[in-house]
Amino acid sequence: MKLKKTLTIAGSDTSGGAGIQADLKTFQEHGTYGMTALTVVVTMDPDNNWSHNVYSLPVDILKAQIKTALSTGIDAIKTGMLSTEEVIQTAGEAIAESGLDHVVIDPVMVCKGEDEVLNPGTVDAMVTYLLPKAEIITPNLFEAGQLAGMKTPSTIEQMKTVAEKLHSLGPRNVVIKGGKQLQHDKAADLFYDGKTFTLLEAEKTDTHYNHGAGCTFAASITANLANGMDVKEAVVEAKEFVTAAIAHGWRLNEYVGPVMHGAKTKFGAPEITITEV
Ligand code: PXL
Repeated sequence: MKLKKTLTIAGSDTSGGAGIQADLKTFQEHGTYGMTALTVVVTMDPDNNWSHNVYSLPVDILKAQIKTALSTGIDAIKTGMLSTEEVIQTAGEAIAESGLDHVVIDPVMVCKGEDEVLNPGTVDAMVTYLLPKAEIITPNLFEAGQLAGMKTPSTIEQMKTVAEKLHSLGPRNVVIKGGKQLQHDKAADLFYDGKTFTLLEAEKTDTHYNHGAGCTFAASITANLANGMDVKEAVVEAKEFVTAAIAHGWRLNEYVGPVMHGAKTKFGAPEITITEV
């Protein structure tokens, strides 16, 4: 049996819920063969309230990893945490050279609970090197506002305006994750393909145990594209996958609760409502 190959260019979340760990677990659940190119290693300090430390890998090591993976004939690629402008440029150029269509850009800017943008120049670098190559980008509300150069949206109407601006920057599709900040009674994400706005809604789960949800959502889309789904189908399945993962989020320790990446496979798909808005 020949598996589709998915590559993540992202950071290692030592705690296992987000980053390449989330991506690999999600790729596995979707029946694709996952590969990795590591950008950074993130550790958490148990003696200092689980505060994050980010250790960047040298760019030549990143380039060697990407070369290794791409030489095997990758079907879809995803980017996650990219620490510097140089790293973003490296990823963008490698993606361009690969000629791949299935490119999912998750423009990770901060980890949950951390409030500093990794490095301000990275926003401009993402706009220059990554957005034009993307089949889809998957920002949260904050990242969407930063990339668009607009205020962080907090309503569906504002998300539509920001999505239009983001689409004009080159990605063929945009999905903005509503998350907890959105003023809405459902857990809602907005998908825009340049023509139609589609709202994906699920019941909200009242939980703090959602670490890794964003990575898991983008990795699901990546695997679905590799497996031949069209973009909208890929996003809808990813919404089911991550909604189940959040509903079964669990407590790792007093600081963090990761999503359960395998929850949809184990417990089935939750109900998602799909509406043109
Ligand atoms: O959830 C964002 C994220 C992405 N990638 C890595 C992370 C985190 C947050 O902890 O550690 C590697």
